[in-house]
Amino acid sequence: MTRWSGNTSAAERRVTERMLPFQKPASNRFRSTAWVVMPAYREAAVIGATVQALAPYFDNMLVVDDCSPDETAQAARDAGAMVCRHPVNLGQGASIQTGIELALARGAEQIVTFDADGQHRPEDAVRMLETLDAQKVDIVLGSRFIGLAEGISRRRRWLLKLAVAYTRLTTGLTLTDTHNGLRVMTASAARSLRIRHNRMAHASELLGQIAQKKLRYVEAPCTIVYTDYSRAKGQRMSGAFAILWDLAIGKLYR
Ligand SMILES: Nc1nc2c(ncn2[C@@H]2O[C@H](COP(=O)(O)OP(=O)(O)OP(=O)(O)O)[C@@H](O)[C@H]2O)c(=O)[nH]1
Ligand SMILES: [Mg+2]
Repeated sequence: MTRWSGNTSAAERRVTERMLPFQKPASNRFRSTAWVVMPAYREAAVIGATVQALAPYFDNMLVVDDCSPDETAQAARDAGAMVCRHPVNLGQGASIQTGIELALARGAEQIVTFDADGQHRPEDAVRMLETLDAQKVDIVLGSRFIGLAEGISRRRRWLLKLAVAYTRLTTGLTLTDTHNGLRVMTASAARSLRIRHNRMAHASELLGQIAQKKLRYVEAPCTIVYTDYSRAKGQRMSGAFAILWDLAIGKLYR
């Protein structure tokens, strides 16, 4: 049964109720061609479950462990993922870039970026791959605001809406969710992107490149589940200012 958060609007509930019966994908013809890239830092408690949930749908799961001090790498390997480890902590953006380059070198035809912390649903990734193919676009961006943000706090929602406004202002892209870790792209789109922001600002940077390179994109509904675990380690307000600072410095030195 779906549990709605207090902050979920009636419109969002209606969209999601329509979407729920279709959540289970019939098949996954992208099983061996798509690579799932998961940036991970200190996710030993949940990475095993995240990988196991993906395993029925994907052959190629690549965890980029960013020099976690815990057992993230071992837990991912035990669950059946390939693991690449940075010798020092470089941040989520750098880890995604590493993962994409590795996957492309191994012949990936599509790339899925997927958070390691268990907040995404593998079924959404499969449906987004279908959308990528059916709509002949370069990239499909997951949106929790046309999908479902289960258990999201008021503060997090506000912060994300601010990010949407910032992206509209700086890139002209009209999106509903700009900091969602779930994305699906073709190999050629992945090859054309270069993430240089090493920390959380990479999401804004990526959208800037989509606009600049005129890549074809669509948003697709997805579910993000906020648990006590994710709320305890998720981004803080200070993260928003760090992102703006990173982007400002990046613009100065480009
Ligand atoms: N490689 C790497 N991954 C990171 C780092 N920091 C966070 N991550 C991963 O990036 C993903 C998203 O991180 P979160 O902190 O949950 O950020 P978020 O999902 O945007 O924020 P919430 O909505 O609050 O959950 C998770 O899989 C983390 O393990 C890092 O320094 N390096
Ligand atoms: Mg998260």
